[in-house]
Amino acid sequence: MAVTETASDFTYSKMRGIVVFLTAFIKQRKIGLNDFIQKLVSNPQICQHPDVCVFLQIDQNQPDEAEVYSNSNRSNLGSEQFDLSSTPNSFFFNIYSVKPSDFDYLRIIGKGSFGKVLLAKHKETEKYFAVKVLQKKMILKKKEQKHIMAERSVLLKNMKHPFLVRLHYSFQTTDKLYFVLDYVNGGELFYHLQREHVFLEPRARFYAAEIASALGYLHSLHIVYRDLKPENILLDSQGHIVLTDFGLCKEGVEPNGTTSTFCGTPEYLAPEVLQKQAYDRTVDWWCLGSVLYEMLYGLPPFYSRNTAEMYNNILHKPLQLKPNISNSAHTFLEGLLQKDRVQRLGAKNDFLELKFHSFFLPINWDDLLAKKISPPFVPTVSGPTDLQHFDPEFTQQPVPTSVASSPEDFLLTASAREAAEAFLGFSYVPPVDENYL
Ligand code: ISQ
Repeated sequence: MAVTETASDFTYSKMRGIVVFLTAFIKQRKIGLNDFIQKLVSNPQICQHPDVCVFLQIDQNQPDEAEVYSNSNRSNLGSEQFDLSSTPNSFFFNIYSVKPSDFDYLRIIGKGSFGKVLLAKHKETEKYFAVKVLQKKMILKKKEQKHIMAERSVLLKNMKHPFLVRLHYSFQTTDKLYFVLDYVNGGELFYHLQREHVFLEPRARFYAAEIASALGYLHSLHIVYRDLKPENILLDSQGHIVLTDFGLCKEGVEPNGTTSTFCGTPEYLAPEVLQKQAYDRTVDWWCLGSVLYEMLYGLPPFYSRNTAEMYNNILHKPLQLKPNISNSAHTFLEGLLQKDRVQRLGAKNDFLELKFHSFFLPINWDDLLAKKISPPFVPTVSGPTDLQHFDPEFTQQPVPTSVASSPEDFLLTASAREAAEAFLGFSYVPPVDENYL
């Protein structure tokens, strides 16, 4: 049936187009305005100029920053969304009260191609955080700006889950981006696996259940984790799982010395990701299957020292499971490591299908979520500054002084200025009731 466009339809669709355009335009302007204000107020001299005070509606007789900081009437708006006309003055101070020099940077605890993860102590509250510091220039060089902004927006989706790392703040200087994250020091899950070669089934089940519950939660927010990697699965000091890193990756080096297109270890890549085909949330269930397989057998499924052969195995080799695991573990792995994502366990009802599989029969999911199940293993740590589970390759390196400061604007080259300006809207301070510092 042919459909003819009436005059009113035409006007309506045109109007919709204009509304969509204007909404996007206003959003962009808000982000720009936010960053402009950030720049203004981060410079104390400019901030005291009467015109600037009028613009920001700042009363020069305001209490100092420390007093405002503990003001319980603070606005609970995020830095991205505020209405100048209704925002209390203290709001502006709050945003800018988080800056690199608020922290003591104690040790490097991880490194990636764009920057570092540092153990840092907030000077005022003496709380410990993992601060991820990324170089803007490096990100732009690798054209990863979209991924980093995506990581930020993933972390910002008000995620609250016991087994996911939380973002407390993100802020920026002219040359760097900072993510202030939960700090955990029980070590990477695979650091412990390497020491013990394999885990018994109940222990593997406990970790798989905590990871599955975190992935199921992300899916409920329409987020696909996509590249679950061994180095992103940490243990906290009690022995619970913490999934980290929604973007930072270690450089993967191929046997021929070139840097891999994929970040970090490529073993867990689902066939559809390897083939650059369309993928959906079922890729996370493939990765979970790979993690569980490695916990039970000591090596990833389809493993070969030759990367090309391993890729070929992932795509074409049938899964072979040695018989030293239970029947339920067998069928669970077969379901998760199904090459065809449409046939994969979780393809229809996502996490629910895994939750009710016989492999997880011993798991009480309410208790798991409430952290009422005692972890099967408690890492030995003497306190927050015990770094024994981090790689000495990182922790023994000196902390660069540049993480606590930034070059002055007037010293920036044109390319550095471009890098500085490419991350408008990055900074984030949570609503007041979620403010942890
Ligand atoms: C939290 N604690 C320790 C290490 C980390 C690495 C990356 C992200 C968060 C972290």
